Amino acid sequence: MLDNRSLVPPKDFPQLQNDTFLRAARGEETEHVPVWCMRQAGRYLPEFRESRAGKDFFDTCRSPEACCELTLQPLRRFPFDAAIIFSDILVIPQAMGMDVQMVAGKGPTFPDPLKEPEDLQRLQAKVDVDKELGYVFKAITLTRHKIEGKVPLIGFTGAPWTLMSYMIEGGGSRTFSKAKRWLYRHPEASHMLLRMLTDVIVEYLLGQVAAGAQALQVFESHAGILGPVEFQEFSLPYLRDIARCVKEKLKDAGKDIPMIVFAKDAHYGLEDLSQSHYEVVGLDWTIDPRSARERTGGKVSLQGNMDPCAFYAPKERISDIVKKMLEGFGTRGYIANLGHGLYPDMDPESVGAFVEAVHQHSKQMIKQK
Ligand code: 1CP
Repeated sequence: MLDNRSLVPPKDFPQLQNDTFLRAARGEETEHVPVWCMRQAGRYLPEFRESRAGKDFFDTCRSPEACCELTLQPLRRFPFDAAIIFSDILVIPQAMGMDVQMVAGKGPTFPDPLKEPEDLQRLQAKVDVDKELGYVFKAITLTRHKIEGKVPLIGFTGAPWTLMSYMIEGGGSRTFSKAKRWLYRHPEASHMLLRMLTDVIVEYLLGQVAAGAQALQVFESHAGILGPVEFQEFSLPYLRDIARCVKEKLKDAGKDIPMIVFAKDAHYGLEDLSQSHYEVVGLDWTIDPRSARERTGGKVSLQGNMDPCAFYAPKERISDIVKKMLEGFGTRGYIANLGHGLYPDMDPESVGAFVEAVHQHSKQMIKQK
């Protein structure tokens, strides 16, 4: 357990110069709409591919210096308004004792996934996050120094259902039918696993804040594989618990850290997600901005949601798409982003065009208000 003392971050971090992202997350007025991209540190950047070449993915995750460098790379090219720490959601199953390897051409792979409820006994239920995930905290602290206060640093985690689905499936999948089988056949064991994950996630996020994270994003990337009924039972309660517990502890320590929930393809959950203690709801590209605003009733800020494939369009078209997106969301309580991560074959110049279009159009719209 972290005590309140360890929630006070080191005080000698450089002063934050651009807090646009944090203000937008809280629904405050800004001079422009802030923008960042999911997977902004990634293989679409030649310098990323060069840094990662020949190195094991999780070895890279365990090197604070490498994570810091990869986090900073996109900031050297583009005037993003936030950075996200380079790491992966699958460091949590590793911390709980599971073997996870990154297999070239296949993605993350668990050689020995959970098969039946008895397998839960193999997991470390109580994780000493400082011991098992201290390398992430070190990466965050180092990056907070090296970023020189240019923009805020976002910490993140996978949500319980998304992590559970990898732990049972053993990797990526089109149907996630092995993981969903548990929900229907072993609901009690499923809840036990989701609860275990929730407890570790809360401690992990608090550790990230103690290390210097200035905002937190929870990735429920596999929400869309659930139907509305299963989402209500196996995802939403845990998402809520995470925000509630983290906020309670941070409040005791006098800290106010905006939290973002990104539940991909969870259309049916939008109203509930906007009342789940998160300041920001992230949206995938299949939701219309105006209807998202209506359905969330001004209760939260919104983040998203350009189709990443719009980066394949010519630059002028990207600018038009951005303009329409800004008109749909409005400029207040809005953080521009993609509806999911960048793909490795995308042209960095398109990313530059996207960031520039968000800044330019939004400045104009705000001036004309
Ligand atoms: O060698 C490589 O570069 C492999 C590609 C890669 C990268 C760049 C993986 C493997 N992870 C990452 C970094 C990463 N992962 C970040 C870093 C910061 C940034 O965004 O710039 C983040 C936030 C993640 C989170 C993550 N990992 C998610 C949630 C977001 C999402 O995409 O929905 C998920 C689902 C993962 C699992 C994962 N890790 C890597 C891959 C290829 C996958 C997806 C596997 C699959 O489901 O098929």
